[in-house]
Amino acid sequence: MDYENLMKKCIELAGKAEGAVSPNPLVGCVVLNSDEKIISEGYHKKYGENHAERDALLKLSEDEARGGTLIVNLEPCSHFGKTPPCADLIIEKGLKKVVIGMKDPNPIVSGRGLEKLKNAGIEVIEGVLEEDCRRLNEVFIKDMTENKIFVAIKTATTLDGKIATASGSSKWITSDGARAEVLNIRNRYDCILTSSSTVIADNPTMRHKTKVVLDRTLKTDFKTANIYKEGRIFVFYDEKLVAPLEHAKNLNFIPCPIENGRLDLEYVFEKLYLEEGIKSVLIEAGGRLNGSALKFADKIYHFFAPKILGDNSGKSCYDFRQVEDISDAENFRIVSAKTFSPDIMLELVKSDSVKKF
Ligand code: AOF
Ligand code: ZN
Repeated sequence: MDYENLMKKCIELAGKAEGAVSPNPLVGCVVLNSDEKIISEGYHKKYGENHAERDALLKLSEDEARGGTLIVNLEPCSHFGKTPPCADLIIEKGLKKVVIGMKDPNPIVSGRGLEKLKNAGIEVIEGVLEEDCRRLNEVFIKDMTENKIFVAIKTATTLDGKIATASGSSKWITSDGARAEVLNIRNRYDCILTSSSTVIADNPTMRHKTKVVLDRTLKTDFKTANIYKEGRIFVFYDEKLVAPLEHAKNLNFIPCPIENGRLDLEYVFEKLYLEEGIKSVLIEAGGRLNGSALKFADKIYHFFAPKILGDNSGKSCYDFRQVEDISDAENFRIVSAKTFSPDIMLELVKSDSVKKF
């Protein structure tokens, strides 16, 4: 049986709920009957709602799945959460085989779901397309195993790594297709984060339900800048200053300690994760913020436009003290390259970003 193809289908189904299940994982499920024909599909659609397995199994009549196989990208759960354990339902429905992509990194489940299934005499096949399944839930894995926010950077540059000309003109480096993909990427993250310099230079709207602006000196215009017009917004500023008393209800001002003359990014990330329950952040800013965020970055989306600006006066996408030796360079691994003609996008990860747990 081609479980890899069926697992691909699970990943595809799971992906339909991008942006709707956080802090839960993305999970998709396919059910085969005893003749190995697909009889049902399902996925976890929304935080708090049915898990993927329940979604797929409840579409079937009482005995339809008996003797069949269930394929799912994440180990079925064993705990009573918002819904009863998926492992129990699988046993009750009489499946004889379960194929999974990866173990659940959630310590209250991890391994226990599989144990339940095996104890009930169900054959379990593990690790099908494991790398892809881990990549799909990289935010959830980091949340569960490291208790930290997942940090991604998105940047768009010319072939020579410039985000703007020397005079600062930066809009529309990439094409419409690339910009449409940025909307898909944003949807995967709990919030987007930018800097006061970007707000002032480009006045972007950055459509998203949660936005974070780093504005150390409170220099952006909180009444007129496009970014503040919609969404829930967190503005981090130097704790020694006084935030404006009157401001729109969607703005939350958070005093922040300073490190080396800049807002302390580690503090910003911890605050968002621990106090606001934000599990992932997409940074869309200029070279200075990208430069300081690089050491926290789990992932980079780098769009290249086939343009060259030349000389040394254009703005670099990572503005930080240059490393002396190539062996000290920040090192990433390319996991995919996609074309958004005429541009391309590389997706890169820190080499250890989905390490074993
Ligand atoms: C599955 N299938 O589709 C999902 C699973 O808050 P709850 O009750 O929804 O439980 C969330 C936990 O359940 C989550 O942390 C993860 O361990 C597991 N998610 N498991 O078998 C699913 N979404
Ligand atoms: Zn479950």
